[in-house]
Amino acid sequence: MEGVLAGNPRAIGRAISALERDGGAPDLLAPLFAHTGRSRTLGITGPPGAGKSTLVQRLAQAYRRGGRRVGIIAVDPSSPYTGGAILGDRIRMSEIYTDPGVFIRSMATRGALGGLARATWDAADVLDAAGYDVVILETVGVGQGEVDIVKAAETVAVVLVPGLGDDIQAIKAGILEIADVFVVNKADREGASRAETELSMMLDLAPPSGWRPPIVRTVAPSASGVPEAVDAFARHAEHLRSGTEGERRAQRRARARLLAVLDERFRREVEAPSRAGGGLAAAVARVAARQEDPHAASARLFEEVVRGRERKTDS
Ligand SMILES: Nc1nc2c(ncn2[C@@H]2O[C@H](COP(=O)(O)OP(=O)(O)OP(=O)(O)O)[C@@H](O)[C@H]2O)c(=O)[nH]1
Ligand SMILES: [Mg+2]
Repeated sequence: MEGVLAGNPRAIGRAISALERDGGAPDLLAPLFAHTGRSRTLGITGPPGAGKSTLVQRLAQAYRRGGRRVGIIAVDPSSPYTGGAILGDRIRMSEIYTDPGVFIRSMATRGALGGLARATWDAADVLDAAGYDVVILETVGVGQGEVDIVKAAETVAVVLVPGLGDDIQAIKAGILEIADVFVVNKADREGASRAETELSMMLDLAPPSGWRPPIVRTVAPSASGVPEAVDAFARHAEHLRSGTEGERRAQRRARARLLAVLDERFRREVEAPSRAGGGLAAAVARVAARQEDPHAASARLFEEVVRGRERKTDS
């Protein structure tokens, strides 16, 4: 824990590996939690290949020039156990990879997606406690789980590319609704201004609120538009501070995190093979054989877990 607080990259890496395991590392996180709440979290999502990682690299460089330390967590659901995509990200981000003021980590999916969200937010806490001023989370916006992960960030940037009509996938996954800032990346390609117009028209239809997501055009490889993006994020942070929205988000984030931890905890309890009734495996067998319906089986498992707990506290 001292290593993490001192910002030692090896200690941070070890801590994140520990909490990536099923069930996490509650004892490790507990003493760090008092040191969190200082960093700013930025969620970056969008369709596959939109240029998120390139943009993250440029954003990191921009924050570094401002003297800020940057933690990057890339959630990589497509390569669960291999290092392929992780390595790809590392090569692409090579410029910032040697900078001690930048910490980059890929999270691999292990087990349930709920566990991944829990692990990602825990990792963000570790980086926060380690003194990183800006923590950037990158996920591909293709599934609800991935979207939920970035949704917990203070500011969410949705990265799109010209040819919005092709991004139906993104729209379906509900990522447009979570944007605090829109980034139209690959603005060097044809159709960037049309994409911006389409987005703007879509925003005109949305119910008015205190914040209209700005649209920023970028060309990530050359960092064109990146200062404008940084500026838009800063304005959003200011917006969060100025009213009740920041507090509302903090509550939403806390709720999502608590529920993720509870989910994981309960699942682990249920999966324990030592349960009196044989636990999950036995229930699965009964349901598969149609000896018990899934609702009744769940209710029984729930009872077993709760009673098992009570017995433990009694003795
Ligand atoms: N022309 C052009 N190419 C870009 C731009 N930004 C990124 N690219 C290229 O697009 C490809 C994908 O970039 P990434 O940054 O890996 O995209 P990503 O969204 O992180 O991709 P995934 O994480 O795999 O979903 C790379 O070949 C980049 O060089 C841009 O603004 N213009
Ligand atoms: Mg990427």
